[in-house]
Amino acid sequence: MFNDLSERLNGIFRNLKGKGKLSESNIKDSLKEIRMALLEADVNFRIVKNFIKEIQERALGQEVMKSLEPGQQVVKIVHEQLIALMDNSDFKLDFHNNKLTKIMLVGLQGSGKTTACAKLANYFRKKKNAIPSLVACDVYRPAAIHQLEVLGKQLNVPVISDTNTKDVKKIAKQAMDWTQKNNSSLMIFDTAGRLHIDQDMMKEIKDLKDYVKPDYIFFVADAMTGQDAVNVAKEFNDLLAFDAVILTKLDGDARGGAALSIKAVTDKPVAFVGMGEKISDLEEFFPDRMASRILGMGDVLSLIEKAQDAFDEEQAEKLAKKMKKNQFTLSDFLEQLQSMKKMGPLDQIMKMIPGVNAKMMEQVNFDGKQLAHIEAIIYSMTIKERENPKIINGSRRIRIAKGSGTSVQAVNRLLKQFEQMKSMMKNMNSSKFMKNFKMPF
Ligand SMILES: Nc1nc2c(ncn2[C@@H]2O[C@H](COP(=O)(O)OP(=O)(O)O)[C@@H](O)[C@H]2O)c(=O)[nH]1
Ligand SMILES: [Mg+2]
Repeated sequence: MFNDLSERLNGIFRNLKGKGKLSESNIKDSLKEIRMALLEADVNFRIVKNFIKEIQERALGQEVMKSLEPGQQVVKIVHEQLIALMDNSDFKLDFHNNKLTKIMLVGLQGSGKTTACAKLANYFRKKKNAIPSLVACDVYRPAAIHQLEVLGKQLNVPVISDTNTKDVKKIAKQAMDWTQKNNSSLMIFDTAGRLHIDQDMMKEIKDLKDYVKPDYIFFVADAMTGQDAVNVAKEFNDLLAFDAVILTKLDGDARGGAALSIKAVTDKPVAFVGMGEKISDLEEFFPDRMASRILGMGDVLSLIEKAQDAFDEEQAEKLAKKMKKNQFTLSDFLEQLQSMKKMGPLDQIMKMIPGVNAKMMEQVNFDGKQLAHIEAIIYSMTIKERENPKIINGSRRIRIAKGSGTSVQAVNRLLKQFEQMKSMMKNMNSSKFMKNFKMPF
């Protein structure tokens, strides 16, 4: 996500930070480069103009010129202005399980509405104990209803649909009648989208809105389509006055234009982002974290949340106790690796770590292969060996190397690193631990 923009900005800042004292022309040159980088990332040109103007005012003022580390100071200003650009602090989704909340999703075809319906149902059930139901109001393509039904089944969430009518209000009525009789605290309405804005479609959605009176309308935008998404958002907003945006496909190589312009153009914030095709790939949107990611400062908070989601709390507690007593074994280690895998592809996780940039990723070549080797080695050990690696002598090492399709060197390396890790864990309570902690791959 936003790799090019991130790299460009980092290059500019590296240059600035290397300079020590900054002259007015240094700053102006850098601002020109930032301007180009943003335009190339497909950010709306009016937004870019304004953004640069604001940074220039601050950067050429006392704030930077007189500071001890002017380069650092410019980065700080850009960071703050990026956060302001994506600000969503005004938006709050008020959900309580004791009353019904209706959400309607709108947007062009292929933007990710139907997927987002399922993602939201899953999200609110997990985070707020919501009892969701899905309503299939995309009546033009039979495949669309089927798609929602498949997702509903996967989640075990009821889907209200009617393949015998093209009248979406009729379906909405059936759904609302159903909700009266059944227990549901969250209704999510999927709607039809066309490839382009189309008067008939807009009228149908407007009528449906007036009929359903949703508590929230989310505009679903495909981040890969950049400024097009922003222009379409504006038209939808003029007609429907939606509440917030769900920006999808941020896991791809979107350039950043949509994420950085949509708020300033429509005055509606991004509330959620889609980070993949899976139902669990929905995240709340935090402008400060996004700004940090763009500036290559990493995204530690999202990383921690992901870890918390993936690690079962009970398991984590058990592990902590074992570590304290120095009883951490290779079996525990294997369990940990598997939890890590649940967090998602390793390269995505790595990107959230501050200081890890695209170059480093390339050098390290995190394709998960190393992880697979480590797993294979541990799987080739007997339970006894995993619990007590000291018994792994030369001949056992040869057997394990053969069994795992690796080499004796690889087995040796893992065992050595594991011992190092264990001895570090002993000092868990000292602050040095965190500084020294390195995963052994
Ligand atoms: N990579 C990625 N793909 C997504 C995301 N959201 C949706 N998709 C995919 O985009 C395509 C269109 O999604 P769909 O929900 O059917 O869009 P709709 O026409 O607006 O209902 C599907 O293939 C989805 O799997 C996302 O956040 N990331
Ligand atoms: Mg759909």
